Amino acid sequence: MTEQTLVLVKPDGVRRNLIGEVIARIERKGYSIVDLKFVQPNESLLREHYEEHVDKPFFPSLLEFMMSGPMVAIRVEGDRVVEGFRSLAGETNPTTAAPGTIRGDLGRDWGTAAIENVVHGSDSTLSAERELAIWFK
Ligand code: RTP
Ligand code: MG
Repeated sequence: MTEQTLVLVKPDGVRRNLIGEVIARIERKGYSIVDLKFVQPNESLLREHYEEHVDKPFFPSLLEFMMSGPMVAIRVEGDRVVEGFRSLAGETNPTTAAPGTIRGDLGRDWGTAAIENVVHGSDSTLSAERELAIWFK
């Protein structure tokens, strides 16, 4: 079923010139980019985006990391793209993410509280709808 997901190239990905690499992997997989923009998010947008994490111990460092520079927000469309992009991204921690995935190939574990893992991808179709409404108002 055709659906849409939100992909973010996080500040570490933008700083390390990996925007093209992320986009290339999305396109090579056969998904379509239907909207894209640079965003410098403020705290209230990130609190809305990561609402399930605001009370977690790592949230302050996650906030600091996510506000450390511009991000690229991408609306991606395709069959089962929500689950499919999560597969492309790999698991949260770059050290244990499988080789061949974005995080496994490109992410670095700096031992910092907020894992710098290059990309975000919505974790369900419901999250995707909610997050796309936040980032593409
Ligand atoms: P995302 O939401 O960014 O796509 O990542 P995810 O689903 O794989 O992981 P999630 O559990 O939703 O966590 C969101 C982001 O918070 C940072 N994090 N740090 N230090 C820690 O224990 C920790 N846990 C999570 C990561 O940047 C993660 O992607
Ligand atoms: Mg998540």
